[in-house]
Amino acid sequence: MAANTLFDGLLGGREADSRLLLRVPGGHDWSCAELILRCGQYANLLLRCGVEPGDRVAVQVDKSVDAIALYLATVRAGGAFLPLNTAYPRAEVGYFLDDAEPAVFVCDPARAAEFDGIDARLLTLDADGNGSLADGARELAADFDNVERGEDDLAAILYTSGTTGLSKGAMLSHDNLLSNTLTLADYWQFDDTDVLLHALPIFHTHGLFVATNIMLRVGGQMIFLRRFDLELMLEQLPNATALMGVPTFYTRLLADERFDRELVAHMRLFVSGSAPLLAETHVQFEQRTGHRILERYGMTETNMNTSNPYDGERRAGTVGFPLPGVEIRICDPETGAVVAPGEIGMIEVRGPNVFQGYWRKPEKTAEELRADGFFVTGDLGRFDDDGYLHILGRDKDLVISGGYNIYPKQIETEIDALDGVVESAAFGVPHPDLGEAVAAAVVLADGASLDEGAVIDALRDRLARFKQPRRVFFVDALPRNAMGKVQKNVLRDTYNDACTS
Ligand code: MLC
Ligand code: AMP
Repeated sequence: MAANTLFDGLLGGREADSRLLLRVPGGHDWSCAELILRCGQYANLLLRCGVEPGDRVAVQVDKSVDAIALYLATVRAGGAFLPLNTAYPRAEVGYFLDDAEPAVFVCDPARAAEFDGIDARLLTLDADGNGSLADGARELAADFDNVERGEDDLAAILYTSGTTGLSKGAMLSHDNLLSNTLTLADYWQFDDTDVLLHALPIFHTHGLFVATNIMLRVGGQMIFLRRFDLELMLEQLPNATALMGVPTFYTRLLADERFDRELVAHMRLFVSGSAPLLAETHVQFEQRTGHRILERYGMTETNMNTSNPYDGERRAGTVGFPLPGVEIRICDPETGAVVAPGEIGMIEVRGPNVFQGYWRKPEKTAEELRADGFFVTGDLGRFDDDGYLHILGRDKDLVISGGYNIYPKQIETEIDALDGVVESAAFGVPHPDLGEAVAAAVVLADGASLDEGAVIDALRDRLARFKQPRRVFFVDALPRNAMGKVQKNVLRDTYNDACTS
């Protein structure tokens, strides 16, 4: 069989492995062999649809085991998997389809009509595995001779927003993904006795690559939940050994008194990432359960960069040490020169985990990937005397809400386009559940009569719900510094209580 770096590394030679891999509460449980069979059928279908090496397969579907089979099928068929958040309305998806020009687009059957007439071959898949993808694959052979793909070939494109407000496709190679999987599985000591409670979405790095790839690789089990549902979490935690989540998972669990020491006594590991975990959450979690959450730091472009130690001290408020094989340096954001030890600066990363560049955006790639291979993260941080990395802020205008990244520029562009609006500024404010939420300050033209509800309503079909401002404030003018730049920090301070009181 032809070599296919990522598939071989995750599931190679396991066609006869009858061990349980995915447990779906209330649904069908899947063995490893079953997953590979389904994946083979989907790979055969993708080839029939004309997918050629390097072609994009864009997917906007609910979380399901079939969606995982489709991811693996794309990789085996030589394509690049391109998952999209299910919250994106048609207008947002249109941008990704235009930019990525996928050969195939798979969406929910209930939304197929919205995509009539697109250039890609349209297939459907619902949360129960039904739709034209399954119909087309049912009669096809499950045997599949993998399309040959090497370490540097493209395996996935994940879109991540930029300061311009337009998303850029981060190109991830087979080895970007596999090398990080191997490193993390080892660093966090995962093996085939582990059972991971999987409640993250699978259209982002955290749920798809970190959580799923590790468990496929080690041959452990996943309890596969469609989403974070507190009751199901409390029901299933006793069956798991590990949990990976965004900070909101942990604050929601802690807010329920049934979440206690006894419920998680047998657990081995709790991992947090994608957004800052408050030191107080870390402390409260240890007091309640006796476990110290292991916080790590990553991004779409790089997968995981640093982690608190498995055996050593997991230090609250830090993201730990560079992972084996990953180099981190702290540089002056203006000059790019490495700063003195202990000083704050831009976090830059180099290693086999760092992506190949932005899809069809060589100038953006050149801005963020230095000639010596270091990627400029946009995060500000410093190493303490013991070598722990602290993230202290962002040099990019970014809001992280419940682990989702939101770039204010996109929201401002949409608000500015509304009749009666002169200009606007979107910014993050503290939110008790989501960490941060979006708020907006809007300057209206004389005589315009928009109110808060009207602005939010107008964004409904333009922006995913999680990007829509929770609060809109009307101001006479936006605060600006001497250079004319909008002072988001002033807005954040002024409206600090907008979502907490
Ligand atoms: C849902 N909503 C959100 C939201 N999620 N709003 C802002 N931010 C979010 N993250 C909206 C819903 O549309 C709904 O709107 C309302 O908030 C309440 O929804 P909910 O039912 O309470 O939300 P829920 O489905 O429980 O989702 C919350 C969540 C989820 C935090 C569990 O967002 C989640 O799983 N986040 C994980 C994101 C993630 O995987 N990030 C990793 C990125 S990778 P309304 O008006 O209809 O009520 C990455 C790299 C790395 O960053 O390092 O990992
Ligand atoms: P994304 O663009 O979705 O890949 O998000 C990556 C960004 O999330 C990083 O650049 C950081 O700003 C942030 N991030 C990820 N993990 C952490 C963490 N543990 N602490 C603070 N910020 C984090």
